[in-house]
Amino acid sequence: MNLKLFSYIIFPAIFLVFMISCGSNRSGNAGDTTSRSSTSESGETRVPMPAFNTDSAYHFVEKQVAFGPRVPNTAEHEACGDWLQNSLERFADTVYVQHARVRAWDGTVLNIRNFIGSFQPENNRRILLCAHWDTRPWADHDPDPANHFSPIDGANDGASGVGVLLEIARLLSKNQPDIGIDIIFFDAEDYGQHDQRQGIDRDTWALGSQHWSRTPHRPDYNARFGILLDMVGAHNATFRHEGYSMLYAPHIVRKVWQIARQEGFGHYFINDEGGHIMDDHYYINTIRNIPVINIIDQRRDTPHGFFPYWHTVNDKMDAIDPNTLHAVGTTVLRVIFEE
Ligand code: AHN
Ligand code: ZN
Repeated sequence: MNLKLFSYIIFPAIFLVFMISCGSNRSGNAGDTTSRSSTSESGETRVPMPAFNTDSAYHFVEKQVAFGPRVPNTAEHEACGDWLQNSLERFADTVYVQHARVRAWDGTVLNIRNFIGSFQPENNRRILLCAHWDTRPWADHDPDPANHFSPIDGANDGASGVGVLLEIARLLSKNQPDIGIDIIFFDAEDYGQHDQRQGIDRDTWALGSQHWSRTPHRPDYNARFGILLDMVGAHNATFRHEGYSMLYAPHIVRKVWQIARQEGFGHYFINDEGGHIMDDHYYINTIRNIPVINIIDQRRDTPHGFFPYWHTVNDKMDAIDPNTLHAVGTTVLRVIFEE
């Protein structure tokens, strides 16, 4: 072959084609089919949105439940926390582990850890995604009073939100939107006052997020908005407009519910008023002033307003429906890839 022709035309042409193909898929996306590209209001094409892998999310839920109840100050809690930290370290660009000792309503001092996985930590346009990873020490809503002091598996109440977010973290390790994401797993959300105890102190819940809100992993931390996932894996889940979300972040509620509806998940994401739930998002809204919504399963047909096995020993793997994880995961992914 003519050497000049090769070095001046053919080789540069091959090189150019190679560079273009790499640039269009900057992290190689192997294994996950990209289902579509989202388009912004101005018409420019964005980074392709990966498909939420529901089997993978389900596996992340199973894995947490297999440790046993994740009650602060127990070996199971410690082991699951180590696994969560390892998992985030595999997926995220930077991982922060926030250790604290907090006092529970009954005087117990809890050794807790909040885990923060950051993607594009240098980007100052950010979205916060969070869930609690601990489980309740007492099944105080169990129909059998003999279980009222037994810890729960928390497959739905705890593991479901973390499972969905770990799957999102796994996808972000391959392909990211042009915005920074922080995934936070809060500890000690579910150590709130036992139901048999007289008088209610609202601030006994969400101890990990109260701590983070007062002392975030970066002192100047801010985000455009946040989404909390709580109990996002049950059969027949219904996500209604939660009260504090509507008070502090109504625009985010509308955005998320509209995207869910467009994706065909209108039977889960109902345009209907829910109650005000004291949860991790309350403290981020009131202490840090970041608008955070709560995607939480609220029911009209149970006495407590949550899914039927809430705070019972039956909150185990059988309570999980992969279709619910799929609806929530796909919706949240689209929200972050469209921002
Ligand atoms: C109260 O019952 C006050 N808050 C419920 C928050 C929660 C518990 N989410 C999951 N478990
Ligand atoms: Zn709970």
